[in-house]
Amino acid sequence: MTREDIRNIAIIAHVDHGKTTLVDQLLKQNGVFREGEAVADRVMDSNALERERGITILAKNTAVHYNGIKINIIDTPGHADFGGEVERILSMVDGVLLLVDAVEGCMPQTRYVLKKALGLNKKPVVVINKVDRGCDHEKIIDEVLELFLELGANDEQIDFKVVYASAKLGWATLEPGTVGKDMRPLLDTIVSEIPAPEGDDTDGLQAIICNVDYDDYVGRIGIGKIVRGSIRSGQLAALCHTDGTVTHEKVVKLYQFEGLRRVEADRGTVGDIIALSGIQDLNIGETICDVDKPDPLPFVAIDEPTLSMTFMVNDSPFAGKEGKFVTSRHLRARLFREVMTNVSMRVKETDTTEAFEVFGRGELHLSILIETMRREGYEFQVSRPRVIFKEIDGVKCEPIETVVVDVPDAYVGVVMNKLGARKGELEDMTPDDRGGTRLTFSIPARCLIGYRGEMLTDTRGFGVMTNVFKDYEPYKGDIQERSRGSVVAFEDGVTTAYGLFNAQERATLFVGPGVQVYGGMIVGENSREDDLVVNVCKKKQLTNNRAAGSEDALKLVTPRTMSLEQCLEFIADDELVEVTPKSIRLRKTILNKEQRLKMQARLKKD
Ligand SMILES: Nc1nc2c(ncn2[C@@H]2O[C@H](COP(=O)(O)OP(=O)(O)OP(=O)(O)O)[C@@H](O)[C@H]2O)c(=O)[nH]1
Ligand SMILES: [Mg+2]
Repeated sequence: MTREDIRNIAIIAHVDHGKTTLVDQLLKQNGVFREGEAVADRVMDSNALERERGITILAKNTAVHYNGIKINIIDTPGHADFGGEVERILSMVDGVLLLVDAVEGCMPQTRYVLKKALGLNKKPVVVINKVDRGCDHEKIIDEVLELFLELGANDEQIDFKVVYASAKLGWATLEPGTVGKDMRPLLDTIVSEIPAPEGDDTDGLQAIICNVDYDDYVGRIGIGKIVRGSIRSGQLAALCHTDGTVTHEKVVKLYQFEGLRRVEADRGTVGDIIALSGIQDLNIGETICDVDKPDPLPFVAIDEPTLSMTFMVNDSPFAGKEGKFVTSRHLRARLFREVMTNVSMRVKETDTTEAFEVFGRGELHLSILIETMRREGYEFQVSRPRVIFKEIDGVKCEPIETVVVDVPDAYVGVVMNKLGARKGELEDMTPDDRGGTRLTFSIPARCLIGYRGEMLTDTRGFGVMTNVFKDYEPYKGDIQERSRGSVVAFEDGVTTAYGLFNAQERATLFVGPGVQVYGGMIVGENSREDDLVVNVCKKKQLTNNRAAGSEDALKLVTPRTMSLEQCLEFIADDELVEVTPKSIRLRKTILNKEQRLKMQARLKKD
């Protein structure tokens, strides 16, 4: 049967092109919010980190009704590191809205998500968004068309419809250059262009689970689409696990999406996107079937992680003072729980029980996990991110990224030089209409680690950089590592103005006076290549005729505060970031100076 009363779509785009804002408008104009109700902007970005950072991290479902048709909508993250979220939810939909920012045009992640959608044979509708900021529609449509051709779209896909929209102002139009009234032209296009879901509703049940959520009251919730047959709340079902085993489970409750809520439903059938609770052992990629006909569906293979980091139990002198969950058992359980829902992340045990290897799709992918765990009360240490090498046909290969940097012309030189030194190869250079230039490089992922901060400094914050995984290519050779060493505290104690004052001439400090430190903790960046051990807790010898207050006269430079991402980019191979709910500290892995020097000497010899 064909479900003419349903359309299932995902909204995909590069980061910040306005996906979540568009969903806001669809919900608003659909009367999802009561008259006069105050609604936050980007209401779908519901978790705390999403709101703080203004980005979407997790894909989320919603639904609106239009002319008797239910449109299930999935908002997806645009940041490349969360591409795994997009890949797997595409299994739930029949078509996609590809949003393209009218001013920015097609960006690396536009290409990535479109490639995935076309590969899975999803019908696209192109939405040129932010046209309120101006739009050279011919140029942008050319650009989009070129991208479709390059990605090998079939005839039907190339015949895409275009809608022009201002998600922010709440209108869409089919005529470029005109201003619309509301979102109806977009909804009409969705209904006419996106195929209605089809399937056999009389055969045995097949529901594919594409997302997992958690609710304090009902526990684990699986979200997926019914591909065949139908499901009832309370029924017994066969759960086909990805390893081929089958277990029998009870579907305690069934839900459908309505606006921002999950509403209980008795039944769901072919084409419905449903949520279900009651099965605690439910994972992404599994199929739910009738007990007498277990028949698992294949699940899309998701791109492999490219970066790894060691997570370990905190063994610094301050261990256990600030966290709620500090043991290796806590750490292990939390990490293995993460990979059940975070599909593109992996965890591996190491030869010690104190440390785990965590694999992700990028620095942000891993740092969001670190930040989330820290807020939950975990305390642990992490190593510097490393790229994952692969042996392909006997050749050592490494992940290569495509990087796009938009910079004002004055900074083109410095960006080219720096990326060149990091083994970046310039692939394209085009002027934009805003007095800037767009530089496209292909560069080994490992050479990009730590560059973002440098780029922002070099371009005085005007540069905008995005990167996305391109491919594995043969190893490009060694590069020079960090050119500056660390300033290391000499002993345990509390920092003093006097001790810091002596250090600041030679270094940039990360701490001010009155901070508890331990020997081996990193308190700054040296201006030279080697590490500098400094007694930052040193007190000035008091003589009889000098008062203790004279320390106040020392002028200290404001210390540099480092975000978690900056810390991860800063550390070298023999250093760690110590993360607790209250603090983020940097340290040498070996705290004792003699032992550290001996180790360094040994490594040099090898
Ligand atoms: N001028 C203008 N700004 C817009 C429009 N749509 C979105 N924005 C702005 O663009 C920014 C990003 O919007 P989001 O909706 O968060 O973008 P997103 O695509 O969901 O971003 P990610 O989920 O992080 O990939 C916000 O500051 C919006 O206010 C538009 O039509 N016109
Ligand atoms: Mg968003």
